Amino acid sequence: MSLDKSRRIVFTGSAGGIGTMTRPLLAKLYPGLVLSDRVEPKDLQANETFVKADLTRPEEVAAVVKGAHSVIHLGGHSVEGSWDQILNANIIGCYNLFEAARTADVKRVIFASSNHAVGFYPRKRKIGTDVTVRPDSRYGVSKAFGEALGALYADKHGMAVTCLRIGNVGYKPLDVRRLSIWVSPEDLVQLFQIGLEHPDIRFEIMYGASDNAASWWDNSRAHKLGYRPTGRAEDHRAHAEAEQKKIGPDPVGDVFQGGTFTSAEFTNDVKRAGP
Ligand code: 15L
Repeated sequence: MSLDKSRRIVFTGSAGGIGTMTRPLLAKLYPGLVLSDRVEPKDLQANETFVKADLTRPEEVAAVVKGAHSVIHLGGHSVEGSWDQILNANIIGCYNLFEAARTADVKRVIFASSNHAVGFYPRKRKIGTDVTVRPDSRYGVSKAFGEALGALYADKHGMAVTCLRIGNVGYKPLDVRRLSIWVSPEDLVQLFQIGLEHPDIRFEIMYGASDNAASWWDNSRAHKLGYRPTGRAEDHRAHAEAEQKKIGPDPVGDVFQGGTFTSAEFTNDVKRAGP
């Protein structure tokens, strides 16, 4: 049965970078969209509904999720942080979200995972979504946790969960690494739509990437579910290469998919890192 688009769809983290780029596109598709975050988006429109919620407060999460059909969960800490920050926003916050969703009988959750859940795979290896996670940071570990939590709620409670290992969302790839992992806001919204509407979803992991010739990822499952990306990183290669020239070499980060997330705090021998 297809989704009644006026049903309540809660969008956590909607005031953040990805939220800001995708909100207007989602609003056109889903009139029942309810934006949520710790702070109100600066450019909130008169026709948009916003409910403030802090993910670390279960009662606030329960209040925003109540009556929702689906949740797009982008909320949390979006880069590497201290253990305290990651624990609160991405581990406890993610648990609070899934538990509130279960209690409210939410049917579908889209979880914003990240390429950093598998950041220690080398760039020279193409990976699918069935590989063992190799997080490159505490942040990456929290994304692997979110994927595992999603699998638990799918298997144990029948929630339809889609985890998107998002690359880098933007209007163009920012550097040479991003030529492999870039995703346009339009293509990401297409993946949200699949997660919200495809009848076969039980538990899925897909890569949040556009049609990138230099991709390190096999995203065939997304394609099977109807994903037809329109963004092509190669169209922006000159820009990405020019930007790359401004960045110095990174002997660790240049080897692995996760880039600077792998080299930060790195104390290993590069030959011993990754699978
Ligand atoms: C991410 O997961 C981050 O949220 C984003 O800020 C970028 O750093 C991106 O990964 C990336 O790998 O470029």
